Amino acid sequence: MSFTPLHQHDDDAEREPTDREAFTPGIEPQATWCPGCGDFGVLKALKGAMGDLGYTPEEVLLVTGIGCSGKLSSYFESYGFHSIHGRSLPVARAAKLANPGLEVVAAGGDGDGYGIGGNHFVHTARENHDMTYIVFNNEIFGLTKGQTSPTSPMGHKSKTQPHGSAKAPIRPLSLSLVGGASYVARTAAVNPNQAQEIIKEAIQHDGFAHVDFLTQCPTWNKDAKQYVPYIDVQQSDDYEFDYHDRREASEMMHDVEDALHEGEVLTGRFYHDPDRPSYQEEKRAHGDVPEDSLAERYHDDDYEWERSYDLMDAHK
Ligand SMILES: Cc1ncc(C[n+]2csc(CCOP(=O)(O)OP(=O)(O)O)c2C)c(N)n1
Ligand code: SF4
Repeated sequence: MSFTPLHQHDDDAEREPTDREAFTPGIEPQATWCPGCGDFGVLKALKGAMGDLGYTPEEVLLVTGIGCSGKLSSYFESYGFHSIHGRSLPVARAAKLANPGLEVVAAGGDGDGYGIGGNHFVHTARENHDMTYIVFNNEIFGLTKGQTSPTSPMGHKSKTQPHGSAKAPIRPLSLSLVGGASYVARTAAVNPNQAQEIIKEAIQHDGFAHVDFLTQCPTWNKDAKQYVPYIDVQQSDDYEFDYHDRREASEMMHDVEDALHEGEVLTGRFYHDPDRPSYQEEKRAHGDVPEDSLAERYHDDDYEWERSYDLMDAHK
């Protein structure tokens, strides 16, 4: 029986842009996010980026966690997996290993990615898995009605912290860099052109590309910093630094993360290491990752499956 995978994407091929509307599902459900929600900005930027890069829906897998942000995989036409809270990255990693030809994007909220899934975030960065990770950072738990999240600022009042949060917010950019991510950026739903360009860069990057995406939640987080004007560091003479230099990037991120709650929102690409091999490249170099996908092997009647006990025998 022959099997032709639909999804092999040749990254090196010259491609024409595809129709971004192909990423809009033809059937219900339509997006049920609140009017004015920043999540619409992520959806738009992702569709635009995929279209500009010449992808088609069957070449892409979008894995989400739980939360308002997690609904993204229902509103985006591609292979999709709406996983459990904080677990989009392990699912995405497994899928990429099983089918290296897929373009894999994982997404989730700040509670999902920096709270419950924080462990997976650090280790996926450390291992430099080849995928894009978009975190919808609205500084709040949106779907469960506005509790304090890991990115809520000190003093933020909510139902869970009625007298104001006494916890310092997490520093997602710095955490990602220290963890080992090879591409780190921040963008914002209020900056649609930059958002689309950042997502394109992240998708094109071979390795773990982390995008902290500031998304406003007008329903539960009325005083979020995302409403103040952003500054694009790549377009500002005041913020010159070498984003290929880890130390300079680290200092820049430190300032950016301090500034966020002082009323200055700095966005842009903060770190890019194009030379560090991804986990997939390292595995291939060790002969560990078959070139063909799991699906192809499954449909190949002549494929010799290696069982774990065969491997154990081999090591006796
Ligand atoms: C293990 C687990 N704990 C708690 C929940 C309840 N829960 C569902 S969504 C959510 C908050 C999501 O917040 P965030 O990740 O910031 O995403 P947002 O809704 O803001 O996009 C929580 C706590 C859950 N579904 N699973
Ligand atoms: S509750 Fe907030 S994050 Fe959720 S859809 Fe509404 S505006 Fe968006």
